[in-house]
Amino acid sequence: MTLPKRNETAPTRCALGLGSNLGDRKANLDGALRRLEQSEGITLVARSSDYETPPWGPVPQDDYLNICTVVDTTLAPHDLLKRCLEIENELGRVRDVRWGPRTIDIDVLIYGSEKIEDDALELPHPRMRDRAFVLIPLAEIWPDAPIGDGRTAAEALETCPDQDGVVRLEHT
Ligand code: X6L
Ligand code: MG
Ligand code: MG
Repeated sequence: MTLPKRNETAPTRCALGLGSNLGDRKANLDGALRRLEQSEGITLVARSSDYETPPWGPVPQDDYLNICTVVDTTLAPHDLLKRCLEIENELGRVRDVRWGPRTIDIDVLIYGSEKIEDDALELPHPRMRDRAFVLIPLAEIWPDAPIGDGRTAAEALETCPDQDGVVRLEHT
C-alpha cells in the first residue's frame, strides 16, 4: 500500500502590497510586477487597479501609487519576502529615512492562513487593517482575503478610516 505522496509544491495563495512615490511611479510598479511574474515559484493571479493615495505616516512626502496583487507561490514565506526585497533592490530602492519616500516597496501581506511573528516577517501584516491604501486595492481583487483578525478585507474596509483620499485611476 503506497502512502499518498505529499505534494511538495502545492502553491499557497498570497497577497502583496506595492507602493511607489519616487521617480516614475507607474514604471516602478510595472517593473516590480514584471519581475514578480518572471520569478521562479511565483504566479501572478490578480492585480488591482492603480490607486493614488496620500502619504500615510509621520514623514511628509509625495503621494503614492499603490496596488495590491494576489500571487500563488511555492516559495516559503521568508523566501517570498527575500524575493520581494531583491526586486526592491533591483529597482534601485535606497533605505535612508524610515517611513520616507521610496522607489518601490513590496510588502507580503498574507501568506495562506499562516501566522508568523519573527524579526523579519509578521503575517498577516498587522497594520493593513487600518490602512485604506492597502485595504481598498486588496478588497478590489480579493474581498474575502483573511486579514488575520477574523475579518475579510471587505469587512475591514467598512470601518477603515481615511478612505476619501484614495483615488482609483482609470486604466489608460
Ligand atoms: C504614527 C506613526 C502614525 C507611524 C502612523 C503609518 C508609519 C504608515 C508607516 C505611522 C505610520 C506607515 C506608504 C505610505 C508609507 C504607502 C501611502 C507606512 C510605511 N508607505 N503612504 N506611507 N502608501 N499612501 O505605500 O505605511 S511608510
Ligand atoms: Mg509598506
Ligand atoms: Mg516594506
